[in-house]
Amino acid sequence: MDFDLTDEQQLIRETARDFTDKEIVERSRENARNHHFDLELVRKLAAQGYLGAIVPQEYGGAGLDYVSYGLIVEEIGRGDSAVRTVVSVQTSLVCSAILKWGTEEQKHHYLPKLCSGEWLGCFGLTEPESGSDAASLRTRATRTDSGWVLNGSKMWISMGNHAKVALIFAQTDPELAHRGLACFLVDTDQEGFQPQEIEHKMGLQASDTASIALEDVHVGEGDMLGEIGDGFKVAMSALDSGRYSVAAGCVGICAGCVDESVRYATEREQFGRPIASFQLIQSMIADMVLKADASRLLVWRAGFLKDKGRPNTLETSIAKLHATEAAQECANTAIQIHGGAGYVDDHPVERYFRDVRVTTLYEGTSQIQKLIIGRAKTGINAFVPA
Ligand code: COS
Repeated sequence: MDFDLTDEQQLIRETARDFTDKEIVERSRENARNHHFDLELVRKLAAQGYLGAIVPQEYGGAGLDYVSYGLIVEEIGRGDSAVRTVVSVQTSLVCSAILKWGTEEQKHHYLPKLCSGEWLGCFGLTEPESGSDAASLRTRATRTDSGWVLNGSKMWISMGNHAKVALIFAQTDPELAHRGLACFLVDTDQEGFQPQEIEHKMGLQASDTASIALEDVHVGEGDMLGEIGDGFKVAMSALDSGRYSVAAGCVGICAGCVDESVRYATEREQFGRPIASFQLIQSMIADMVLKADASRLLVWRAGFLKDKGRPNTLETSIAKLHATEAAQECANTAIQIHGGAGYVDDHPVERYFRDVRVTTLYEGTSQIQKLIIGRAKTGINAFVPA
């Protein structure tokens, strides 16, 4: 693996850095304070090509490689995890699933609208009773003369209130367990699709999160990704991309914690000198640098494997596990360096601390990532006790 970024990748990174500083950082505190899902910013993300970076140009995307996508997501994650969530969900969970599993007709129908930001998409896998055990989901798909009808409920769905198209995972035959699942492309503009905003979150205040009731939601015969029974694989392969994106965003949080802490520690004086001159402060900064670099290299390795078309589920889980845990530790340490100033939202570290907490929970908890890694190394499945 070549650690030198190409000229194009360096330019992509610098452009994403500039965009983040000029467009995202400026708005992040007010959007969080006002719990504002910023659709104007979503349009700007789309105009930059950030809603479909990995989608080939023939379907309206930017046609970039995964390493470049990771660089963009890192920068946006440094700016604001709520904005990064829009990029991750739209690009990784929705577009990548359609790209991998969709027919040519589906790809030409959905991807240009998603990449241009005309439509937002959401990913309806999790349910009130089904989280880590994704295969146990209870939403039922029943055949009709013209297609399918869906009944059930979904939980913790990012962009569920704003999406025009929803990937809804549903069970067609409970006796088949995960082999009965199917992934439906649902038009959200129908009465039975009832999203409701989830309020009082710890962080990601500027992100849209919904619970969704599905009451006799109609889906046409052809509105399915893959075949009946492919649903679980559609979900897992989309999560291979989604977990990568979360990990890259967390590298951005680590990097932001380093930048903010260095800035604060070199300006803030105590005992007659900048606190950066104290060894205990430098120790904390060195710990954060180490976590940022290690996380970034793990993300790059996963991206490199994706770009080569090689298996990468294990390496993606390793990157996700390490980067999300590292970002939590960095956010905590960065507040320690800021002292009382880090306890209010004058500095981004306060928001990093609240926003990062969800990253070891969603798209597979740290415990799920450890079990994936453990199974790959031992050959023994520890998910379900024998
Ligand atoms: N890509 C494509 N297919 C995959 C895959 C992947 N990354 N991972 C697994 N599969 C396939 C397997 O090949 C297997 O196929 P067969 O039925 O043909 O044998 C099938 O899916 C079942 O896989 P597996 O045995 O790994 O499933 P388990 O039930 O043992 O474990 C876990 C699944 C726990 C790993 C899974 O349920 C999981 O990731 N849970 C967390 C869910 C999650 O992240 N939710 C957060 C959503 S927020 S958007």
